[in-house]
Amino acid sequence: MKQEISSDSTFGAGRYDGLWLGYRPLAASALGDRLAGAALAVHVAGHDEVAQSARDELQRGLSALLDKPVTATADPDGARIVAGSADTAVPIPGVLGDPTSWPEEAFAMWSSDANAGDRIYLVGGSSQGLLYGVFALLREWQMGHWPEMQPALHAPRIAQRVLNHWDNWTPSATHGSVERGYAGDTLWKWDELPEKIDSRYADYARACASVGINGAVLNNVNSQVDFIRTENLPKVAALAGVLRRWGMRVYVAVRYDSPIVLGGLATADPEDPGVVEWWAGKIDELYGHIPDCGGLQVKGDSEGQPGPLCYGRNHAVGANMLARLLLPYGGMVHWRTFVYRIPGLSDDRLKHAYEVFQPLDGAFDENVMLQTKFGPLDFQVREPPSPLFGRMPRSNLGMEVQLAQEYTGTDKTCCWLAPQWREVLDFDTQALGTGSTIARVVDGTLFQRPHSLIAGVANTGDGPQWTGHDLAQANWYAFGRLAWDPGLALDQIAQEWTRLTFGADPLVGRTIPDLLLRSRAVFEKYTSPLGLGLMVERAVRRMAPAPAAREPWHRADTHGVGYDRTRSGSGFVDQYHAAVSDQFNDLATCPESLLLWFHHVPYSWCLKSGRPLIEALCDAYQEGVAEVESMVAQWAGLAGHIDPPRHARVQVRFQEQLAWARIWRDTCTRYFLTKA
Ligand code: GCW
Repeated sequence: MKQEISSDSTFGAGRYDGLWLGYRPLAASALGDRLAGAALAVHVAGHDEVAQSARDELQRGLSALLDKPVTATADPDGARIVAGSADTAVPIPGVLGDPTSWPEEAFAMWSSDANAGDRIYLVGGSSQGLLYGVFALLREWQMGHWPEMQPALHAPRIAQRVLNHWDNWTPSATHGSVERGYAGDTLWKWDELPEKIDSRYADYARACASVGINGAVLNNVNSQVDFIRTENLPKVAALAGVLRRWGMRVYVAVRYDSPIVLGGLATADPEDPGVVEWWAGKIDELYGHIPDCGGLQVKGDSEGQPGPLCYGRNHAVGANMLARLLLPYGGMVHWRTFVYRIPGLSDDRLKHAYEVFQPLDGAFDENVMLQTKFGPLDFQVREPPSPLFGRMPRSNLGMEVQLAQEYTGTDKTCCWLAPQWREVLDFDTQALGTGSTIARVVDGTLFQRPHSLIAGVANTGDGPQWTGHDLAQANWYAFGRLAWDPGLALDQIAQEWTRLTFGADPLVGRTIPDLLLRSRAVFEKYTSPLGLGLMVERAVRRMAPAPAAREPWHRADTHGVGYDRTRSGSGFVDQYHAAVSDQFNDLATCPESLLLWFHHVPYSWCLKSGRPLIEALCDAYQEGVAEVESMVAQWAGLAGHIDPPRHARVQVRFQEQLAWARIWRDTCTRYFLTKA
């Protein structure tokens, strides 16, 4: 029996934004005509719920693009678009090999020539691959492309592509706030679940599936222990049921002392048999509700969260206990490496994660994933990449990035983070010689690891635009696209998002990608140029500059600025492989974008441009503001090309951004000039 999915997936009928899934009618064009001719009927084989989502999406998307209803037929011979998964009757060209041996998430599409009926074929390695193929086909059409006659296989490089929701579970079980969330409260209405399923859950999952995101940790890593109480698991299961139809698995963040708080035990020591038994029971219960649960996430011994160190055990012992219990269910442990200020560590916080975790390389079970922030500090606009990526060859290292703009201007700022993620992914750790990029560590190929993960701290909330700032939707989109293929060109991603979101207006298609592509560099210039690092106030909102309060970080004095992390300083450089550490260690070869992360530099030091440091710093702040001014003007120029409410909303945000940029420039230049 056909499940009614489309009815609960209509993007809120105006209640909230349709993201990049608006499927605007294609303008009159050769491609549109060809599509209209070819798309008399679609056939999508397969009966499971993911195949049904694929069928619904193709029908819904195509009908909208052609602005006329398209029918689905059970007869492949009567269809012009023929789709299915590996076990369907679609004739597969020999070059693709046996589809039953493809990765499950892979897909291929190709077209017959016009004389042979102008058909399009789409085959997935499973229903999930088929679903991704449908979204890819709809995207290609909107980008003005027709599938090639030569089929190619598309498969994701990273297996677990997961959003992390720092969504709080409130004791009253109403829907709660989002930690570092700037887009409203949590999407998950725990007070209504499991009875009432908000239509937004399916739309969320559709949006994720459309860019290949296949998992979500539903709750905050600063976990509330109540989340996994027996009476709450049906709520989690109901949400998992919606996400499952779109190929997404849910993961659950747990507090390490749950056996004490929920189980009434005296300890949460991972080597205590009673503790192991308690977790065994809880995990069994969880999988009873959610048989395909992705696993558990743990923030241990960090920022007030308890962990194995509290009970005298190291992180490997702590993680492996859970991993062994999860193994029979196929579950993973996503164990975070975000730890610092543990007694006995060195003074430089950047060294801490390495000091705790690197000695444990090889000690973690196969189904433990060490989830590591991209940089050694905490999601700054620019950081050197975490040295752990190159130094744990016998562990699964997953990378964590932050879509939520905690340190990158919150919802007041256009800051497209894909360039940052790309830089980190492209960074060469030199672990096994040249070409040992972080992308190859994260996708598991460099060290031949069995599992791979990229995690993004979500920027979603229940506000009407999903992500606060309309343009921040592009961070969600880009995360999925880069997670699928870390090598994808940034301008392609920016153009796709713009076209799918705003349609085919040429001015919009030039302007918005340009704004996105330079936005991160602009934010960096007027907040922390030359690798200054952490400059933002400590307050929850994290908007204002606080150069004086952040002196322990950037170490400005009357002679110079920057944190000496060279061999004669904190020694942080030596956590990298020699080729990298030598480069960072030398003031002459250290990239200028990272200069002050590694060196205490005299204000009179001449940069490559020939300018002394103090001048370059002040110029950067000036230039940053000038660039925001030009962004404001560029956006203003789109009036009449974008729907007026959205244009006005973003205009207001750009004005706010400009006001903040001026505050940053004035505060920081005054501060540095006074110091110097
Ligand atoms: O950057 C810090 C944030 C905390 C966050 C922590 C973490 C969820 O300010 O809000 O806690 O990182 O990543 O665990």
